[in-house]
Amino acid sequence: MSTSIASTSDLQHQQERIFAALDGFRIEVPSWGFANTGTRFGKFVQAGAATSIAEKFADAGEVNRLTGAAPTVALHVLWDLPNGTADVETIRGLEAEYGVKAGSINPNLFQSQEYKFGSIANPDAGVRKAALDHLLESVEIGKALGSRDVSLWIADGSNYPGSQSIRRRIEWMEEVLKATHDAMNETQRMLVEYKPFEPAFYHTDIADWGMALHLARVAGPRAKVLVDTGHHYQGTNIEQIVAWLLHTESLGGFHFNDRKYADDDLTLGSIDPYQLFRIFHEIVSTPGETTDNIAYMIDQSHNLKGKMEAMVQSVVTAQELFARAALVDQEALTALQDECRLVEAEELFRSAFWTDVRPMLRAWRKARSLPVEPLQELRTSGYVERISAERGARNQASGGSYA
Ligand code: PSV
Ligand code: MN
Ligand code: MN
Repeated sequence: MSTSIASTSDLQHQQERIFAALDGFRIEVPSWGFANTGTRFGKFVQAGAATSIAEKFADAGEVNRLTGAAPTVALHVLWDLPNGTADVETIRGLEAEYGVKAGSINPNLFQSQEYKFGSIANPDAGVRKAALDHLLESVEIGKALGSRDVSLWIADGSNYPGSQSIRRRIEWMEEVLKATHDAMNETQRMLVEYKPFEPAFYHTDIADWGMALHLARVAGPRAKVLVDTGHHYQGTNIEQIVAWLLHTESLGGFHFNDRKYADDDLTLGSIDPYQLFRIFHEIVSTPGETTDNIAYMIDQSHNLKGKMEAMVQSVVTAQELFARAALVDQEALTALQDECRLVEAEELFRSAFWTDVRPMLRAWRKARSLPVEPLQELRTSGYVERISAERGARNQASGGSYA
């Protein structure tokens, strides 16, 4: 394989691929990524953290202005619409004001006291009914906002062997998810997220992609699996899971974040950018796959980094790694794979990963009238200083709650 310097026509070809990839790439930001969050040991309050849903929309709007790639914001019902459907009008007003739309609707089945022993898998039929009611309200919120995805993460599980029936809880979950799916309209989807542990430490009711896929299938045709990159055991081959979900047409979307140890919720690609490249490669190498069917979402929280900076870093990193994945010459790779030319195949793959696409990203931003250096633009715009001055006292006083 030639390793010579790319010719002008190669570069032009690369540019075309990258521009096309970036034009079609969108990633959703989480409302909770702008608010004060912490670890179970405490929170470090940031002066500029969002203290209301309006401020979360303002921040999301600013991230979209800077990157041109984040037009929607994921909402968590309990934190962002505490009055349920009664808050829809407020959200509509914020959409109009800040130029970003409500994205996925995330029911919250893990904070209320009644969910101590589970929500949709609770042995108490009354609690399961309360959980279903919340899911149904979330479906209605989605309908009212014209948002496609209701995104479920179920924290249910148990901490001690023998203390719960794993099998009966499966049946209870099937029942509730099916009833939720039945209530959705034709344009809505249900995303089922899995996570192996935390908060439960012995068994988690939806612990891996096999369990999520089964439940999605039982729920109905518009239920798909959501892969949160932080929700796997160390060493899990996540791109292989993605390939299987693509093959079975059951990949609904992602919660992207990075981690070193567990569900660390660090900024994208900060620890292992190659992994995110490999995940994107599975998608771009699937014939006929369009990114419209896959919800790319960020799910991260920053205890130490500035919220705005962290979010811009993550969106830009996602664009860079997606662009790099789009550079892989699929035809050439397939030929090398078929002939089992292992090193050449790997080198072709790695070369795309090691390509510095940043100059082409700058060219793309210029061509699309976006700030050429989003992070730099954030710094010089004075946005963070302004929100810190406006919100500082409130953050100090509240100790930084979600509300
Ligand atoms: C749980 O760890 C999770 O990944 C779920 O997606 C939640 O909705 C989100 O984090 C915020 O707590
Ligand atoms: Mn998640
Ligand atoms: Mn998580």
